[in-house]
Amino acid sequence: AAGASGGNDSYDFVVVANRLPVDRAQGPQGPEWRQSPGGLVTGLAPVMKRRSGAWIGWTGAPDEEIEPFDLDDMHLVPVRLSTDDVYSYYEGFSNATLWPLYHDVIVPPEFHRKWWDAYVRVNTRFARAAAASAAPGALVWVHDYQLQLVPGILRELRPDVKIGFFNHIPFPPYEIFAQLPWRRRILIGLLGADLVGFQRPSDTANFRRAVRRTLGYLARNSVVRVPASQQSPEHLCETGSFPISIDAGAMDALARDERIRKRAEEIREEVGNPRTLILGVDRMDYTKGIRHRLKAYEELLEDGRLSTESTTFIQIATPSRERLDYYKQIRRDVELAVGRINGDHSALGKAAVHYLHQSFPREEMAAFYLAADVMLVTALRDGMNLVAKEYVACRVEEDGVLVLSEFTGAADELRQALLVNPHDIAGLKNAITQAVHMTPEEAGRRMRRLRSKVRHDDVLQWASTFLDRLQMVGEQRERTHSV
Ligand code: GDG
Repeated sequence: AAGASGGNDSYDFVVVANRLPVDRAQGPQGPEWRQSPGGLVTGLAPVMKRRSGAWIGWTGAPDEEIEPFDLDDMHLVPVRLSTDDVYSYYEGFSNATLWPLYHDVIVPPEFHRKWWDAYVRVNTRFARAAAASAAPGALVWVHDYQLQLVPGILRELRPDVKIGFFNHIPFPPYEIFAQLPWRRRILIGLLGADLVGFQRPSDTANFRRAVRRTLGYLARNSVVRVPASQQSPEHLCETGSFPISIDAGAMDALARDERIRKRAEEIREEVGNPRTLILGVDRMDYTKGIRHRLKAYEELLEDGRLSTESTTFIQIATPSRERLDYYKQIRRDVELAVGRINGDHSALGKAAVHYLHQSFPREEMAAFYLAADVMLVTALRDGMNLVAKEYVACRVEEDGVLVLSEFTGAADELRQALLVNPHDIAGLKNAITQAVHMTPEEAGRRMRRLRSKVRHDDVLQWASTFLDRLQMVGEQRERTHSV
């Protein structure tokens, strides 16, 4: 339970993330908070229960002043964002500067000094909230690109806590990162941590190279020696890759649930019982390669290599960041393509593409995964891509084919998928055709190996591996400094 320290409640495990893991819902007694179903909460919930845990984050609505509250063994500390913070820190610097920059500049990042000022201001607010909640020697785990300055600020405020940082999205090659006018400040912010984790070894290597080229700090093996500053003594920052995963057991259980299996059959019937049902599931984002996938599918219909007599394609594209120009643009592009493909190739009652710009409950998602013979994950760049892992976890009959972009973190692990370069439309068309015609024996062989991979490394494993490592490097630092 929480003890008092310096007038604040204090917790020995503190998570800092842009969003709190809750959504507002309508309960029997009026509005209430419900735990959101995200993977991060699932991975951290057991640790939250075992230790006394607090979670610091934004509620998702601007200009709200909400007192900390408790929900399902978690202490939640809302951080307020003003309307301008949402515009400049969240939509601006996080999603129109860092997001495109870190995803290989698929669209051009925008650099605005006002957005940077807001990023500094909001990161400082999060760091202060963490400093006020952490018990002496606590573990503090900071998440993702919106909060890269938090480790550095927090170390100055609270040199006693053990700070971990995990980046959910890629870390770009130096030549791209170097465009960022504030590159030094970002790296110094990250290096405030005792442990900085990435999805893939290549992200970790990019980070270490950026540190060497920008700051001249050397890494021995995986450890960067961070020199003393006016505010802090010298310390070591460990770097490494910790590929995130899903709650594979829960997904598997959903896929064995009779109601969901029945729903999967209904879905197939509702789309006309095709021989092959192809599926795509993504946030509506230009990094996900939805246009490339539609292009390949359209050409396959034109070439007569696929026919709407036997095949249909369901594309779920969940609404995302809808106020940003490039997100409006990708939505327009996708909808234009879907309209054209359906105009040219659908028949009455036989749509070529079923396009759903909606979000669905988890159970319905599982039913879609179960219903689909072929899953297309064609991201142009993706830190991990959990959809690929969820599809595999749902295939309890050990059938179904995953077509997976090489440019996802998941491709490092899911080697038995049909790996594709989504920019190579001819190659993508061949992979889709191969998936559609694959023998059950080959599909089964591949799926069994994919499933054993996903089952073995689930999200609980991921969280405990990261936190054990953080505990260890934090203790090493305590020993060195107490001499
Ligand atoms: C970032 C990184 C990294 C989607 N639509 C619905 C829905 N979803 C769920 C999926 C999946 C999650 O959202 C999306 O995760 P992804 O990993 O595919 O992609 P990002 O949102 O871009 O996530 C990514 C991840 O962080 C974790 O580190 O893997 O690379 O970009 O779980 O199932 N869930 C529900 N309804 C929907 O309509 N319930």
